Amino acid sequence: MSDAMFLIVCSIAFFHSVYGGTFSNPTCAPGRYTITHLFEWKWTDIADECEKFLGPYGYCGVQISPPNENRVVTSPNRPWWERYQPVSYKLVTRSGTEAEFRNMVDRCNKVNVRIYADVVINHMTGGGSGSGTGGSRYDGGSLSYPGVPFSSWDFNAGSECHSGDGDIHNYNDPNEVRNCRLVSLRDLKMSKDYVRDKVADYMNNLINIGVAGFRVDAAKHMWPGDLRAVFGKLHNLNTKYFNSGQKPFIFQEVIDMGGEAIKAAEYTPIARVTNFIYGIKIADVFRGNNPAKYLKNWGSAWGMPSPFDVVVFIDNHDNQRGHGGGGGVLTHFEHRAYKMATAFMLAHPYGFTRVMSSYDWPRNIVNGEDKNNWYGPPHNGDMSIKGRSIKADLSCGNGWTCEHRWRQIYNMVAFRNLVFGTTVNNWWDNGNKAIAFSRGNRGFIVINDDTVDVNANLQTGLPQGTYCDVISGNYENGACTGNEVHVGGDGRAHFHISHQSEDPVVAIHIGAKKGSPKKVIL
Ligand code: LAG
Ligand code: CA
Repeated sequence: MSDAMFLIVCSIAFFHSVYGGTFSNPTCAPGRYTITHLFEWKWTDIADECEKFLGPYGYCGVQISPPNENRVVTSPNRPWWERYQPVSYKLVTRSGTEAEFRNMVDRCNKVNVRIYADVVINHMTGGGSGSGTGGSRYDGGSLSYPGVPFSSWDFNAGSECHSGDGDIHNYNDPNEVRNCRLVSLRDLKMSKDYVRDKVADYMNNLINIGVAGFRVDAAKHMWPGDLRAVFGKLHNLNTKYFNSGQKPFIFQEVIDMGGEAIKAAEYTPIARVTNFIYGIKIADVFRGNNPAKYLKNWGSAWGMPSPFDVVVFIDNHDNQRGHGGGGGVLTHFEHRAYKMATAFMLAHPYGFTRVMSSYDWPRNIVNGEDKNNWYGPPHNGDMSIKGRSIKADLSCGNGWTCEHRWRQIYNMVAFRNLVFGTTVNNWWDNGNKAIAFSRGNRGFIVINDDTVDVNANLQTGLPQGTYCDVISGNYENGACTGNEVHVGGDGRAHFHISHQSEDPVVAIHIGAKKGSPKKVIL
């Protein structure tokens, strides 16, 4: 073997050891490392958001709600979950038309913000018949979906599913979980070439329009081999926006909390998986039940998969309202702990990070269950989705929570961009619930989740200078709008963080150092 050949073989081997599956490599524009889930947003709002906010503030991309035609549910009235009942692969939904979808993808890509589509390919609707958001008919009783078309031949039935009533009950039986119906949703027979082709055609249509990858809904309910076969049919990304030969980034929704027969590890050789244990463990820490000092070895040592095999998040659209394995996680409703947890997530190198962006709804918790957890997005009288409004402090109105626009969060997205590639150094803790660490010599964070103040002189690892604390303010026109931190020639700085502060966190980085140009990407 020639030296050059040997080098190529080595770098391919290295690439595979770093990124588990062929589709595990995020397709962000250079310097960007975090996506946000703009749950139930309109395509026109997302296009505007890419240009005005996500591009300039350093986000990599957006996970969008499912873009394909779905069942129209009117009882309850237009719940968010109707979008998880596909009727066809036409691109017409409450979020907008196909033309609006195409316009969004183009405008976002032009400002270096990627679109990741949530694809619902395990199933079609539940029972009942009617019309979808694009006018296509469906009949879940006779298994007729002429908009694709799919007919009864294309669904798993008695020969594949042995649960009796056709629904999934036993999560210890992989066959039942994958071949029976998830909450009565008509289960596609992904072992069939015809079904694989229709699903791949849908995903390829999205790729050709310019999407950068996919969140695969209910991946645990499909056989890894079937997913591999479908993904094997996918085109490379559109060269209008991406380098030639680039594969889509795929993250599979596999809820593996450790107690069931199906393991996330069955899926990581194919593409990434969503790491659900992450948010549970983090909630435990930032509610003070497990002292933050233990985060010192956060990552695979906590029994979680390789950082290169996962997408991580504090909460998602399901578990923030008690769906999808749900409950127990921190959400925007617990804003103080939520901001702390998110700051930790974005400061720490483990995993590819996703920031949830929600809308508000009136919770009505009865016996631990939220009776209003079906509420759809803010809407107008005709049930069309209401646009988000933007306030002077950049936060949202009209019922949209927009966590991705909270200063304590968007500034940590920039922090993550600026420290990428460095390791955790200069770890400090107070022996209990206050911690600090640097990312190489580029960023430093202190988090006080304790019931006493932090009053300490700490080694930041950073070059001498005055830095803006990006939690209490911004670096604007050469000045800090919040607190300043003075790092001495020895790399040390003094931190005082009251345990009663609304934001008991201080974060500094080289992109917000006074006298240097402001940066949100390296
Ligand atoms: C998911 N991941 O695997 C989504 O993240 C989750 O939000 C989806 O369920 C689920 N898979 C199926 O795509 C959501 C709601 C369900 C809802 C379902 C279909 O969490 O509650 O079920 O979407 O709309 C609803 C009713 C059920 C009924 C079913 C069929 O809640 O009672 O059986 O519709 O009619
Ligand atoms: Ca299935």
